[in-house]
Amino acid sequence: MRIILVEDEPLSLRLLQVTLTGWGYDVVPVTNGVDAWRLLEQNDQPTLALIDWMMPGMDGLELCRRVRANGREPYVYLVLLTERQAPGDNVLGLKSGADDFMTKPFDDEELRARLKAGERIVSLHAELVAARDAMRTLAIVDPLTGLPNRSAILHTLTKEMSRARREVAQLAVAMVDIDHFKQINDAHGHLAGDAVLREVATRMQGALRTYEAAGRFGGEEFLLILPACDREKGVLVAERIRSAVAGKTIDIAGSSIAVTCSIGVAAMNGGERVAPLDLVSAADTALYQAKADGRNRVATHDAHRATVQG
Ligand code: GH3
Ligand code: MG
Ligand code: MG
Ligand code: MG
Repeated sequence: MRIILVEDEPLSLRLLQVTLTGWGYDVVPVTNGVDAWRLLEQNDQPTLALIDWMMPGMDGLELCRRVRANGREPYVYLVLLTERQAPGDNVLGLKSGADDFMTKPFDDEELRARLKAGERIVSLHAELVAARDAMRTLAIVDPLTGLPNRSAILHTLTKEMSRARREVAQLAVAMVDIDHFKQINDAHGHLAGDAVLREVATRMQGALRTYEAAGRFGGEEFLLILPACDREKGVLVAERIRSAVAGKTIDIAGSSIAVTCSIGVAAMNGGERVAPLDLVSAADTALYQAKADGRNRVATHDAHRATVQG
């Protein structure tokens, strides 16, 4: 484990470095607070620090304060070393953000035990952060396709629509639904069906530009967000997606599966006030139209008229 050792006194620094190295630590020796702060600010910082209180320039207290104010992850466990023993010093040290302190001269074994306690805190914190990040990912990513899930893509839609309104820009959405997907499941099994969903997601993403987004809206339905597209441009993008999906068969476990999809497109005009779900619902209506007209095609819809192409 890496530990940053901050001590302005060369002999103490050397002695402590030898001791810590003997205990198996990978020691990063630093002789002043400013250099230590520069190091601790970085991303791959050590997560354990042994810091002398009394140093010229930035002292140990100030260093602790800065590390805490910075609040970055992973958590850095700070142990202050002090020769001072005035009443209230300990309180001051802890208040500045130190997790623990040792008064010089100290017992080596006690220091070792306290550093071990620090390591436990650091690894507990790392586990918590990893668990929290995993939960965050689960909350927004569809585990099967890796695309944003329904709530994440609707969140993006809400943001993009308010931006389009603000900037008086165009925005189109497309609802994509795989044709006769139930038959694919029935003929090849659910695992093959899952693989088809993954491949369709990959093909769609490959056909979209970086500022366009696709999410899994539900079962075999995907929502696309197409900024800077009016209805006509939205249809062109949807057509590109449709042919990317239908262009060649999907080969799974020895079977060549022909997959097509139907797509409904709707758009808002710049500055227009439309609720996100109303736009989705218009795209849905267009999708039903595309299905009714024979599938494997793109249709559009707005409040006043519906047109079909394909
Ligand atoms: P249509 O052309 O009218 O859209 O017909 P369809 O068969 O695609 O539509 P339907 O709504 O009847 O069936 C959708 C099927 O999608 C039913 C459901 O079992 C399947 N499905 C939904 N989610 C998943 C999934 O995650 N994996 C697999 N393998 N199948 C799924
Ligand atoms: Mg000192
Ligand atoms: Mg469906
Ligand atoms: Mg379907």
